[in-house]
Amino acid sequence: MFIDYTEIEVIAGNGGPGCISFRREKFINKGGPDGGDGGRGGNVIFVANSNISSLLDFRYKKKIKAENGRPGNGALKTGRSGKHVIVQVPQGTIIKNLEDGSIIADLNDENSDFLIAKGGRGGHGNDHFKSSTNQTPRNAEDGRPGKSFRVSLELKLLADVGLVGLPNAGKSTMLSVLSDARPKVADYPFTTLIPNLGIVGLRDFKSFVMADIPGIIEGASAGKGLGIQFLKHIQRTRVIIYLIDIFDGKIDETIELLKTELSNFDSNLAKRPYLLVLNKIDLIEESDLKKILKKRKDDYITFSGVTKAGKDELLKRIEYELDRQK
Ligand SMILES: Nc1nc2c(ncn2[C@@H]2O[C@H](COP(=O)(O)OP(=O)(O)OP(=O)(O)O)[C@@H](O)[C@H]2O)c(=O)[nH]1
Ligand SMILES: [Mg+2]
Repeated sequence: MFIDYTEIEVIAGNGGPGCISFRREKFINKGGPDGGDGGRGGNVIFVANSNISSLLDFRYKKKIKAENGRPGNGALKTGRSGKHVIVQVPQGTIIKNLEDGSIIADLNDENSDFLIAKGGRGGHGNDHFKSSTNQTPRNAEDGRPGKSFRVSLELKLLADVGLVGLPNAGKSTMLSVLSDARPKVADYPFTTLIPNLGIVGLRDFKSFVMADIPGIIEGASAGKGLGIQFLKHIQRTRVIIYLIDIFDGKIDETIELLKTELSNFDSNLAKRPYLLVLNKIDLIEESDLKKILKKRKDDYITFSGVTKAGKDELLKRIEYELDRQK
């Protein structure tokens, strides 16, 4: 489990000021007051959307402001209300007030919405202030300010895509190239000791969560190496990526070994959709790579964590697999 977290400021619209105005009609010298009320300020409303999977959108959206109400007008016309702002957040987002730490909303249900910050009421126009003793009030009210405060957004994430490979295959490097995560990368096996998760952004504000787990070796399911208890972190993933070093020498056997260890842990994992990726292609001659690919009956995506070759293709294929399962 991994928490995606961000802090933003929400600002509801201010109410518009009331209007000071007097009736002007033919043949009537001194008309009474007819200043209308100001419009209401817009609200800030959050809506849960299951098509959004992370808070990535909010990285550059730190302030959310609804429109102010417009001033009132003569002839008792109320000013136009400010437009509400509807903010789409991932389903499962918890919104907390940062001033007192209280939970404002827990948007668990699809399409549930919540009024987070209420717009200010419009001010009364001068018509409101006429009385038996004052037939020509020359005062009107200002609008009330909209509510504004800082909130935190918190989302518990499960991984959508799991990276599986032998130690040193380049899993952590791949995660760091594709996502905002910065896991430790080093030239020795078992660099990764606990799973890392990162959010990978796609086009159209889509994103998914990728899990990088420690390397798996033969017998891992029986406790060798780091064991595979951490596989529980990818038990609920929707796509598995088998990542193989291009210099592995026994590509097919390695895939088999990884699949066997996974299914020993949980037979459902072996049935999960997967992609095969050959990594570190920056280190191999084009002609040698072609020879290796030619020998394979399965479909391989080639990738380099150094030159980022194959990155677009890989993301496209992952997106396709994720969409297919929706
Ligand atoms: N040339 C080259 N080196 C790579 C590439 N990807 C990873 N490496 C190197 O391979 C070594 C292992 O990379 P990691 O990303 O730590 O591998 P890992 O699969 O996470 O390893 P463990 O966590 O130990 O299982 C590091 O020295 C990386 O710099 C690549 O595409 N090209
Ligand atoms: Mg690693």
